[in-house]
Amino acid sequence: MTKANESGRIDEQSKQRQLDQYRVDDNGKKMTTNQGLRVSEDEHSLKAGARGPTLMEDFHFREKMTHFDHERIPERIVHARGSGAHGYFQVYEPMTEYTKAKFLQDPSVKTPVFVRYSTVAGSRGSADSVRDVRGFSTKFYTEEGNYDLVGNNIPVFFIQDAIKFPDLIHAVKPEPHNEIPQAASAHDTFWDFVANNEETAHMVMWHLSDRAIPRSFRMMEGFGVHTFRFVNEQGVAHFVKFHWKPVLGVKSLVWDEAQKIAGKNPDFHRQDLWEAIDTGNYPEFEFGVQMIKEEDEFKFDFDILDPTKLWPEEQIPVKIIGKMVLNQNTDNFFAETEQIAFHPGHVVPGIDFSNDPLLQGRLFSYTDTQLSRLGGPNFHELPINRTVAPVHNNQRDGMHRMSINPGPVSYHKNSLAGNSPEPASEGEGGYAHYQEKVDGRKVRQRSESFKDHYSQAKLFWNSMTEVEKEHIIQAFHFEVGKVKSKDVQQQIVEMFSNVDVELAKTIAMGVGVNPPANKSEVQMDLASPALSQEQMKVNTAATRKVAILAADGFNGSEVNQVLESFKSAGITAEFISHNRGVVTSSEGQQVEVNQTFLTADSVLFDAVYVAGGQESVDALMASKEPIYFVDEAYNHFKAIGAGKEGAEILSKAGIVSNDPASGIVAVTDKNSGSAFIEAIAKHRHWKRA
Ligand code: HDD
Repeated sequence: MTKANESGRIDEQSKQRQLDQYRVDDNGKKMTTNQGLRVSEDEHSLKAGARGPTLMEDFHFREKMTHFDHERIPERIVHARGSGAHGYFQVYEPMTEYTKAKFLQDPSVKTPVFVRYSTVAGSRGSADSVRDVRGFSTKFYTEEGNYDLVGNNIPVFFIQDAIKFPDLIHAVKPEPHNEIPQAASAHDTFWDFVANNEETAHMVMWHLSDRAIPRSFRMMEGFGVHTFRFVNEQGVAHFVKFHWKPVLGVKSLVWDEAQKIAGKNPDFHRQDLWEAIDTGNYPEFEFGVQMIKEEDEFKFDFDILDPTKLWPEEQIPVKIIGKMVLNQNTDNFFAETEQIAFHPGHVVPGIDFSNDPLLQGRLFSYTDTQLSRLGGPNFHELPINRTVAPVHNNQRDGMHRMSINPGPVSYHKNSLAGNSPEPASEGEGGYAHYQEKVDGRKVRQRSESFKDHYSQAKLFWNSMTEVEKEHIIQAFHFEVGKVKSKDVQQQIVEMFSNVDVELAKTIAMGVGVNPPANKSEVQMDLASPALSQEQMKVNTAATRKVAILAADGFNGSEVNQVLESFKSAGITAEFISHNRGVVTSSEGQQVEVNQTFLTADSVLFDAVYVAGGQESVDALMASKEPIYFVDEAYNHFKAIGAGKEGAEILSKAGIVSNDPASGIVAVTDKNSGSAFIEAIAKHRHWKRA
């Protein structure tokens, strides 16, 4: 282990160089015990005679078995299921005017980061594509120490005060008597919690929207949720909210598809992230900040400390200040993704907290949870958690201590060690808390300004396109429809009539309870287009995955042309046929079949292309799978392309063969090739609905 970086200079590889000291290459090496003793035999335990009992003195057996017996650690109490990657962050312009945080000053510096995406409710082995909030945590390894931005892909939260977090999580997790359902909010206790805690209204609208079923971790926004503070060198503060904006745009699955993916490939998002990085399609996110001057704290019709409220982007614009690129997969999932420990309280000078009562409670919970999850107070020494800045303090001992601190002095102040380590002044980089003046009685109360639970829920509803509204209604029907208690269902209808009476009536109809008794909804006529992912302008086909259905006798020149246009659009394609091996075109060209109709599935692709060539089409039509494949893509509103004879498969599935406005493209020449790419870039073709 080398000493920490005392020079203070950080570059993109700083963290990797540190991790290199812990990476072990077993390749071509002899097997040893953990004591370094070479092992001569690893298949038979030591016995008294070939058919006799195993001997206690078999230290190799005992060590191997003991380690195995203790290989599992407690999974995270929430966000247990996650996927992570390394990368770097670079600021576009110095942010000196607003913050003294060093990693936000110099555009030439690449600060190493590790990001972990997660679902909230499911266990470590649960499926990726479930309806849930996604965690979006970033650890910046800065020269001033680790800065953690522990956010979600939804900008608001279910509750306003951290004391209610255990209740929320108890309600959404599988019910304790029978541990059902896994990774799902569609059950009685969650909806009972919602109905009895009106502050959940806004977040529930987001949770039932398409945001909760992202197409990819690479295609979702990230939000710090809370209001934080930027503080500059002069001690001037701004309230700030943090945003991650995906360069590929915000895209979602549809619900039927999401449920099927959960079975067909539970690792859908994890694999998508892994493969994107592996193939050089590095996920990129722009970093944005919304800022409010301290003196403007009370100028809004919502309380900026309330975590169930967002700051409408039209009112307080997002200033894009930098970019993060994820360019390296992990070497070992457990050592990195599982052992990483985030904490919203890991801040650097220039970033400070606000009095948001949810944030304040989080500042306790995160270190506390790592103590049981990672087994003691030294988890900061695990390679993935280590800062690249130097660490000097008087903390000693504890489980699994790795640093060796020589000498007798481990206290402050002292004279025996010349009073070191010594606190740094602010000018030397010492963290100084923002000197907010606080004055109040000790009370267990919620501020009056936190009591409007419906205006922004309605703002969100007003901001949705018709398709997005329809999806929210369907989600209500599914989720509340799964609730067994009629009473809870009725309470939900009454509660959401405060948002929109018509919406509540529709929910009531779908789940078979009475229309709401309440006839007055909250007064809110505004909309915020920035909240609608359908209205976001980013449409690109880059990194999308297309299934090419082909059999022997496919039209080679046509397929080559399509592959060429895929390549220039950054699309990847897989050949699907009845059997693995190769398929041969009518011109004699052979291509490898990547998957069969048994191993692949329509839901795992963004679009489908049926290759032309009569022989190929006839062979494909000999079974119903290709027709089902195309039909599913159609039902999930995906782009479908077909070569000349490929149209026969489409018509067998009842699909009109050339309707570019609905994302069905006859791919017969170069022009139609680009029309197909455009259709893929649009992501979904709701016109079909
Ligand atoms: Fe939390 C994990 C995000 C409220 C207590 N939280 C955790 C993770 C994310 C969030 C992304 C996973 C970190 C990782 O990948 O390791 N949590 C949020 C957001 C919240 C929020 C955006 C609201 C704005 N959380 C919240 C509250 C509490 C916690 C109010 C408790 C007072 N969260 C935890 C935790 C976890 C955690 C129990 C479990 C594992 C961990 O911390 O490391 O401490």
